[in-house]
Amino acid sequence: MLSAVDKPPSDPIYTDLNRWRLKSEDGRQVWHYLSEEESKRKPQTLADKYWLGLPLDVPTLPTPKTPLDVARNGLTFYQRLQVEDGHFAGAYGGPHFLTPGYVIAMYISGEPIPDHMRVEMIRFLIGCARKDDGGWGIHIEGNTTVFGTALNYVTCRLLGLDRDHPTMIRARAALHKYGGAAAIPSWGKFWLSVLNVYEWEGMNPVPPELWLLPYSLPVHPGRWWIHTRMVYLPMGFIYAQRLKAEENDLIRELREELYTQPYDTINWAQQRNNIAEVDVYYPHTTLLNVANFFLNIYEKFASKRLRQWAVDESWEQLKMEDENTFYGNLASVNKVMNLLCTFFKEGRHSKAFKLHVDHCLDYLWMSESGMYFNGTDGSQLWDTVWICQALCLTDLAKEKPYQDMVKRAYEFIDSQQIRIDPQNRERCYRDATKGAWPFSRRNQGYTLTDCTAEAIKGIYMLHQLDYIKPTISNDRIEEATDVLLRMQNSDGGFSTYEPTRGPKFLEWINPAEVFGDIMVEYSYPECTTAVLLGLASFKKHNPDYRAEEIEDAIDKGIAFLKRIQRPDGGWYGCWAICFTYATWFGLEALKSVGENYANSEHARRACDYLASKQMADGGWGESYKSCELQTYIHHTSSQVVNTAWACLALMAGDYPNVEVIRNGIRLIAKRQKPDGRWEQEGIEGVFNKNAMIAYPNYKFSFTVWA
Ligand code: LAN
Repeated sequence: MLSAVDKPPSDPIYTDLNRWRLKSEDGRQVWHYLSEEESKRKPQTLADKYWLGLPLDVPTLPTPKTPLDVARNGLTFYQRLQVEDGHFAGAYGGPHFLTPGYVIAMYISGEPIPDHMRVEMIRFLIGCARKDDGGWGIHIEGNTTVFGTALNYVTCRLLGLDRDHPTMIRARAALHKYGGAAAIPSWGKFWLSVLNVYEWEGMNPVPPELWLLPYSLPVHPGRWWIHTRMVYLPMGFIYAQRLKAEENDLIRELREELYTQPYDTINWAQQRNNIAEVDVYYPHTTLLNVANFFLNIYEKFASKRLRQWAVDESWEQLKMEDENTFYGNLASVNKVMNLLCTFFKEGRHSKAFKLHVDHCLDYLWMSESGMYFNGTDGSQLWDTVWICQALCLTDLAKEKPYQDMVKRAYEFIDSQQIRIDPQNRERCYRDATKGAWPFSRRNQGYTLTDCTAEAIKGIYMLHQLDYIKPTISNDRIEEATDVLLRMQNSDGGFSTYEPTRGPKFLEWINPAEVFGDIMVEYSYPECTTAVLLGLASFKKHNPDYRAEEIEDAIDKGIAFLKRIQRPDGGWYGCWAICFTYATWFGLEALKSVGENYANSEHARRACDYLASKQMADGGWGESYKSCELQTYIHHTSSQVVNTAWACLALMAGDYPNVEVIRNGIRLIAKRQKPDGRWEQEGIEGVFNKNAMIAYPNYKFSFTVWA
């Protein structure tokens, strides 16, 4: 193993950044490390260089005189980041529990991680260990947790870092300070158990038998939020069989390093509910504790035949998920868990396992600070649709220099509509997807309400441009509209991937400790607004197609949004940070039905709320703590992305005190660099209340739009 890595991150042991290339084909984005020769033959694109943090040889732009000049300069810079298949690529990191899943799964299956990737993951992990105490949080900006520290400690060791490396020494101290790995939350208990450095007995049961229950029961996994369903599926498959890695020297060493007492003396049953205080976001409820009590008894007496049946059913479900996503899978967590199940069931040399290994590359992102596992296989469609809307609404799409970019982006959107339904759709509890747009790329295959709606909106805007040949037919947009109309919840709102299927009380058995609101789909203000605007724009162009139903859906949606507006005027954002984001959506929805500051109490409250959060420098800045605490918390400094959302929101609401908006725009202009770019500031996105995720393209799309 590499001993030279116990040197600082700048050490030449790491790869040559000049040799990395991002290849993107039909939405699939993969970083390649070229040989020196190949590298000479194929120069890096500006997009490669940008994401690798390398110097760009780009001109200083004329000093902007108007806000539109600022937008133009921003676009002139951003334009260069469009990749070969027409989309806008980008990093999608942030959570600290994804790379460990990949590394642990590869280690257990004996599948080597190529050296150029392995050392770059080491660079990344060393670089983001916390400066204060040497641990890792649940995400890159969070304080140290046992979840982050134990998993990333193990990851570094599996990647080849020595136990006496300074980073390991500090991390171990931080880990032990919080009680050692015995106090890791349940998802961590899973990863450590399958690696054989924790005992299965120390984990509350994950019974796959749930899949055998009748669907009519509310606890059936088919009714859960799709991500929770798809994570507990492989977890149950592995747990039920207590599968684990073979013991070896490294595993024995880890057992020594991770705990505050000798491994053999740990009372495992007592660790099931031992979760470090710094980790807990959503504590176990009494109902969950009672359920676990009975499940633990069940584990002792479980019938072998029933268990086998449940394991077989899980495998069937797993395979359908793999095949319906062409082995790309829903997202980062089930990607690597399914890989591991496939290893245990079919072995390292099976075709399916090889496909899994290959598609992990879609998630691996290379950056100046090293390599890490993204939250999804990218945000291709989402980011491309946003910049298209910004281009159209600013009329910059009409200007010659941007036309080629717009054309290519349109072709990309065209190519990424999902044109088929999942196979064995009902058998695997999936809804129809034909006509929908996904978040990343077509072959991932999952409908998203807001991605579909934003795509519809964007496409109609693009169709207004005389140089765009409208290759997306009306029939196809009608299909997308059909998808949306099927997805409204009974409360009038819209959720993410599916309409809500299960009761809210399922949240009482949310076992994950570190996430809030994960058990079922909820109606979200962002998704609801997106769909309403998508439907409204559809109706404008197709006034006769399902007109009444659309109007009805819009009425119900608006009523929902008004109902969930907070008394102080804001909306809580579930998918980005935080109130500035969702309140922008809220005000856009009101605007679409003619409500603004002058004529609507809702719009007035929302505008006054946002205006009251403006900072002294004219900008807005929201801390990720807003999401955790569900109340507005100022960032230490203003942020261009929050500022852009707040300005867009106030403009949508026709806020009369224009000076407030002007000051925000001035701040965005002031932060722009002479070459047109904006620098990266704080993390932008969130999921499940407690996990932050990066949307680095937002600093371009929303600033330009504002
Ligand atoms: C995403 C990314 C995109 C995001 C938007 C489209 C922006 C949003 O408007 C709807 C929700 C959605 C699709 C979303 C849901 C949860 C995701 C998939 C993520 C935040 C990216 C990563 C996250 C996923 C759950 C990470 C894996 C972790 C688990 C808890 C399973």
